[in-house]
Amino acid sequence: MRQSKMFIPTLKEVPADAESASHRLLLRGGFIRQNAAGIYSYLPLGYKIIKKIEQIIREEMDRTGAQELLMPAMQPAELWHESGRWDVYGPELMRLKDRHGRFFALGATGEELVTSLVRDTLNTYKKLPMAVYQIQTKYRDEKRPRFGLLRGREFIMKDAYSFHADEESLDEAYWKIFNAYKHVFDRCGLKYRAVLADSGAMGGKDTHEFQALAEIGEDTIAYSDQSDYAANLEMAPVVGQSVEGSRHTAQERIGQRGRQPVPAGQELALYGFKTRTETILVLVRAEDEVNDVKVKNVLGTDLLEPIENDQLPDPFYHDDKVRILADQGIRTLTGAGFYNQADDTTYINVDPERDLQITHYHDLRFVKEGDPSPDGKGTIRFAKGIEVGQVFKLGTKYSEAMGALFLDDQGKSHPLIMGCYGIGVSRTLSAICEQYHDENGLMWPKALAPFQVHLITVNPKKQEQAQLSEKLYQELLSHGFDVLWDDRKERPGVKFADSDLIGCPVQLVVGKGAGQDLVEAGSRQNASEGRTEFPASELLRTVDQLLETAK
Ligand code: 9G3
Repeated sequence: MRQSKMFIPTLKEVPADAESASHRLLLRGGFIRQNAAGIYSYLPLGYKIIKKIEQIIREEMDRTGAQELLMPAMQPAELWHESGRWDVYGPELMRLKDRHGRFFALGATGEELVTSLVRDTLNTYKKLPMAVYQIQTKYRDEKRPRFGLLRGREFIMKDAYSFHADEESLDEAYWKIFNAYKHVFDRCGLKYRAVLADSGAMGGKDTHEFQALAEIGEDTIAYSDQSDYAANLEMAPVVGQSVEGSRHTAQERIGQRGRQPVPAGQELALYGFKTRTETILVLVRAEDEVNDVKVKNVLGTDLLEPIENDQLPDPFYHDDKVRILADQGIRTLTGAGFYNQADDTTYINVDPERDLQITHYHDLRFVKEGDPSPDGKGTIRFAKGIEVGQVFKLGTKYSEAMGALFLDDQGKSHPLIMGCYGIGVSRTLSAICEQYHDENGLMWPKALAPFQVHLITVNPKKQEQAQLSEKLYQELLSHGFDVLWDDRKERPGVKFADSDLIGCPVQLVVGKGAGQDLVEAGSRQNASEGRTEFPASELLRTVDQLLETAK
């Protein structure tokens, strides 16, 4: 492609709110343009990469036997009423009315729609298992869209849904698609970890997230430094705490007005939460932090509102509308100290079992770096991640709610067992940028690069340079290479800067050596090594070699 003919509006500067490298570089390189907060156009270069990622996803999903289809973004509100989610989601679920005043949800995800699509025909075990997928634009009215495509309000997602007669069949599909995701991300050149995650409001049990490793990532991954154990921090279990049996503090609990010093490692901390029906107090060691996702899972609730410190009820005053949960970390604490907000008194020799009627312990705190890995191998380290994929065992949450039933081989009726699986296509593009850039621009993995070769003519006005460039361009095209030829009448500095921004793996420069049929070649990923000169007759071998060594 001749760059003089392409729509690649590179930028020198970017808006100050472009905080992440991927956001800045995708804007500067002319890959995307913002149209509104969290809403972007994919310009020709950017869309070429989106299509490459989608193609890799299609190949790997087709290999699992899943069938591609395309469902509407305008989803009848009735479906979301049937699933009960119309009222569960707030303003994040975008809604619209048609000319007849009928309500629609703008598709944030496809569980309701796909369940309504299959329930009339997928009604016998003979037709199971079955899986479908789509690659479609999704809409979620994020409160704070940020980091460009990483958290947009309109984004491209591959979402897949599988239907099964029993758990074994679901389990088989889950791991088949799990492995397909590994192939997708490996082929994209993404550095990632598959982490155990919390299924939260989605219901079901097993779920894994695919987390692309990046400092800008909003998720924290707890992983073992000696095994492939990895879990989302929200659900990473704490092990090696609950020493069997507990100890009793003989001394009586005594209190002293005001906030008094408590010996380090001896102090209790109290957190308070409200569910729809109760007040929950959580006791942890003062040096630990309550993990509200673990509290939600123990309580079996998805709604947990923190209570302000100064509103905490007095834990020593027994009130049957207040439930106290204790983290296993306090089990081995003797003679604990505790500052009680409610009566502005510091107590010592507190025995939670005696003084707070604690009868059993849960794992309620966040795991910490240095804690033993739950698989018994090595210790936990943290890393930041961008969630680019997720696989869920959904179970029957939607099929029950929406009457998607099948007859088994005994003629008995059951709700379909479902799995759902997502990849953030636009998010993957951004995650790749976060992992493959330097201060001058992007450095696309060769499988995704918008072009394999960036051919730069330093001065097109020079006859020998123009002729040699044309010759190389035609030779590369005729051998099937994808080439971006910078034939523009721009200053050399602008061309080199734009080439570094755009980030194709191989850079070829036709300049002052053209008269001697000499060309310069360089690898964008090893830009520090600079370019080397070679005779034009060695073009194909040189390009092949540079592509071979590129990631
Ligand atoms: C909504 C809104 C936001 C949402 C959802 C629904 C996340 C919602 C979870 C999923 C689960 C899986 C299929 C592909 C893989 C992920 N945010 N989720 O359901 F209405 Cl506004 O999307 N869906």
